[in-house]
Amino acid sequence: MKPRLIQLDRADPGAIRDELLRGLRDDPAAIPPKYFYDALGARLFAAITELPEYYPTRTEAAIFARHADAMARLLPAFEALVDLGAGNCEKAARLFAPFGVRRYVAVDIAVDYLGESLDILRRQHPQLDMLGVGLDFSAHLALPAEAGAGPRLLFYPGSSIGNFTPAAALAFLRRARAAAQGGGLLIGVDLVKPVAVLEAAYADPLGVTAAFNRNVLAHVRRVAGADFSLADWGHVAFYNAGESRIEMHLEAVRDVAVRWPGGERRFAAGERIHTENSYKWRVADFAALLVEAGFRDLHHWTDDKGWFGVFLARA
Ligand code: AVJ
Repeated sequence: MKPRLIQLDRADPGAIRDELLRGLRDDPAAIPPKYFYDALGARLFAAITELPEYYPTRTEAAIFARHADAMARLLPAFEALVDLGAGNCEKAARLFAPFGVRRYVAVDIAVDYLGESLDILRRQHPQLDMLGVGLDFSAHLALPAEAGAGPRLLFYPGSSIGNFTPAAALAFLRRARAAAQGGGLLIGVDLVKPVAVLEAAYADPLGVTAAFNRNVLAHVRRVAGADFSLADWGHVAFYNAGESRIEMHLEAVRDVAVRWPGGERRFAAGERIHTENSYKWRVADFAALLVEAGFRDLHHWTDDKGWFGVFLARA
């Protein structure tokens, strides 16, 4: 039997083009980070997670490997594990056994790739009840009735929450609390650490993150028809301590004109397009944010260096 798949909101091409062109006309220009993840971008991100400088993925994995059993003892009762941004479902799959998961709901923007991931998962976990949901959960978190009426454990690993400003993160957590239906949240959050460590993770000497950043322009070229030339743009990544975030930008290496159907924008050499914020939290501040969002019974685990945090909270 094939896992069930439900696509809830497939964004229409016109809306995508409008959002992108609005961002390109903005001052400063910006491209939302969700556009990093076309087919090549997803592979480049996977390569980033293998870089020695990119500590978050392996640090988080080590925290789960070490503390999954302790987490399992503290979990609120839940009927479904809901994986937000499931991708290849690999991180959640490692929790199926320790957490005794019986129903798995994998959520990602598009179900296409999710279907392949679930087909593979099905062979390894034949008795698991699974559902794939295509949903842009950054905008809203209304899961379909098929996800079940009982309490849910929402799983949001990888510090994906770092793309949200603190205000947007609070709004997201409030929606997550409602969607948990009395269950809980298990979330991975990247923490404040020495600037040199942070900056190396986003400006690796191999240039994989630079390629990942520049590739967003190829994606925008395809979906919005803007005639970006990738060689015109340089990768810029730095830690903004005042905002507690890594910022990524693309910087024009010369004066460039970008044209699209019905418009254009000129960028002077040195002008930037803001492509990503990756917020870094302090444990106490993130715990306070969870409480403000209505969560309680907080627990958290970190690695020995305190570089990454995993938080568990009751909805
Ligand atoms: C997927 C948002 C967690 O912010 O570290 C990695 C994305 N950007 N390198 C992060 C990313 C550049 C990543 N998140």
